[in-house]
Amino acid sequence: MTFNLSRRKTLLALTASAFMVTSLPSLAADKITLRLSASGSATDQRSVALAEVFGPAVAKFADYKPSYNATLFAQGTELEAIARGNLEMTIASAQELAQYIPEFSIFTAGYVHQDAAHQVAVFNDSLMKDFKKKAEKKLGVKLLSVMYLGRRQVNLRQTKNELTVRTPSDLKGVNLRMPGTDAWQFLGRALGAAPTPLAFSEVYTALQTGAIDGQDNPLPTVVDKKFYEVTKQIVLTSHLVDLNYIAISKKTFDKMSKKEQRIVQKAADDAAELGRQRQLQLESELVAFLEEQGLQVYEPDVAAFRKRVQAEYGKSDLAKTWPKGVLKKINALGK
Ligand code: KDO
Repeated sequence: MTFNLSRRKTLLALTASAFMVTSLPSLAADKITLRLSASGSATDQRSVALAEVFGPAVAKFADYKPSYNATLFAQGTELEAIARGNLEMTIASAQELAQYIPEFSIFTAGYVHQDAAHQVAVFNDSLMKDFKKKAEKKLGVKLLSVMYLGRRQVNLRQTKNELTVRTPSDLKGVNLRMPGTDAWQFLGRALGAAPTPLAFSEVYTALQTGAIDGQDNPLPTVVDKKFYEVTKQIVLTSHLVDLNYIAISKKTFDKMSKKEQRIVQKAADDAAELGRQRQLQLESELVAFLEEQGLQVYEPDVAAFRKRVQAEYGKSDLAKTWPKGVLKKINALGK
């Protein structure tokens, strides 16, 4: 049988493309897909560090596919998505974990973690073993590393003339947005405010329209999300040295070879370290930036806040779920 040239070309092209169609996906299929769902932005330092460090480090055997601004899964639903096998990775908060494993609320309590180094010491200490095991057993979620979000500060729409915050009683009746889980709402009440649950993605508009009086987040987040455009003051309560865990589906992790697992672990630790250093750097610079934007930034009576917050936690139901002796161990790892 003879073909004319153009027919032969077409056939060759078809065979070539058929080969590509069958061969390329199988190559790609050999790679593990690691979709990460985050509620933070792509410019958040945790996102940046993961994209710069984690993705490239695992690229030989895994496709790291992050999605930001809660576009893949809504804030607070990511752990369940991993548990159901619908997602591979997230940046989880202790508050979200506490919904399923109540004792995680110890890491959500105000004035417990002292700084970024303390968070790392706690995460790597043997006291975390049971917490990590429970997350694996109950949710199929492996906590790889701890990321530093920063010291949460109270950020309000009112000027200092309209509302000066010195002690928790000054926050009475203040409609303070907190993320939407019980542990977060408890923290808002412990600060003396009237907390309102709201998803992170809705905070800017709610501040702009006055649906809320304020929100709390670390300074790098206030800047990254441009909350300073719609607020007037920041009260440096530093009420929570906040963290997130780099979390991965245990099922996905278990499918990897031991070598790949080691690479994933190191990549997570390295990304967390880079993110931490950058976030700390930003925190040290941003008071000046925010003042330039016209915000009033000042310290309240932090001792009064600490006293009230610790007292509220001390007598709370949350504290009843904390394993015996763990708070003491956490404190001993601090300064
Ligand atoms: C927020 O919703 O205020 C919060 O800061 C809570 C954190 O635990 C974390 O989820 C964070 O949002 C997101 O990562 C976005 O920065």
